[in-house]
Amino acid sequence: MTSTNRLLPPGQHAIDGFPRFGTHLHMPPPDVPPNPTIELGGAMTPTAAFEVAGLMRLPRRELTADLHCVAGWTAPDLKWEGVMFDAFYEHIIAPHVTPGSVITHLLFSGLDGHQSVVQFEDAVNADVIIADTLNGRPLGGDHGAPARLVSPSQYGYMSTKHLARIEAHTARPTAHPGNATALADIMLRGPVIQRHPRARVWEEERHPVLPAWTTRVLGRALTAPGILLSYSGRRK
Ligand SMILES: Nc1nc2c(c(=O)[nH]1)N[C@H]1C(S)=C(S)[C@@H](COP(=O)(O)O)O[C@H]1N2
Ligand SMILES: [Mo]
Repeated sequence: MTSTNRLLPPGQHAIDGFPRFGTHLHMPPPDVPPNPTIELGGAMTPTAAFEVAGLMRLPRRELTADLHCVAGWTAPDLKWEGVMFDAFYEHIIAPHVTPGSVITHLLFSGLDGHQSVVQFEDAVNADVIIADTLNGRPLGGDHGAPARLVSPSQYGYMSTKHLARIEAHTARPTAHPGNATALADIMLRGPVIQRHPRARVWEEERHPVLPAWTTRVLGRALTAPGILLSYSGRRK
């Protein structure tokens, strides 16, 4: 286990290293187009596109944070760099929002089809970043190239990798159900287990209805070290 001695959110255990994880582990990371853009949509006029390279021209910050997967593992001390989401919202999204709309939710979509719906106040929390580097290097395919959301106070499924589109909404939108064949999908989207809409780690908001311990137990079973190792082994 890790040498870091710290207080973790309830039900989490620290792991060494940082596995690629998510609902599409059976697929290789998505290809990144030559000049990647993030489409902007929802309550915006007109629909716009933001070049990912433009992240270099906005105010940049570094953020060191742990990443907590709802399945129970925590990858400690990840060093991200990019643009804080509140600054991105102010500079890039807000100018396009239809006048008079009160934005309550943001819908983030990845190149692989993963989606997360984040309440406005959670998205503009002071620790939420759109990252394009990890530990001093450009983000690779495993962890979200060309850029990803990182919301460390929420379970990992909110931190959409390979950002391709961000929508601003005036009511909670329905996330696309996605591809339901991976193990993680059984856990996150199966008939019994669903995602909590806020997913705050310190409140242990793992599931909208079931008590947190049930998802803990199931999450641990599905992400036992052998399973994670076999996935990362296959990826190398
Ligand atoms: N595009 C995309 N983003 C995603 C996922 C995914 O499958 N696709 N998985 C989520 C889950 S469940 C977790 S725990 C984190 C894991 O981040 P990592 O793969 O960089 O470890 O990414 C999240 N973001
Ligand atoms: Mo996760």
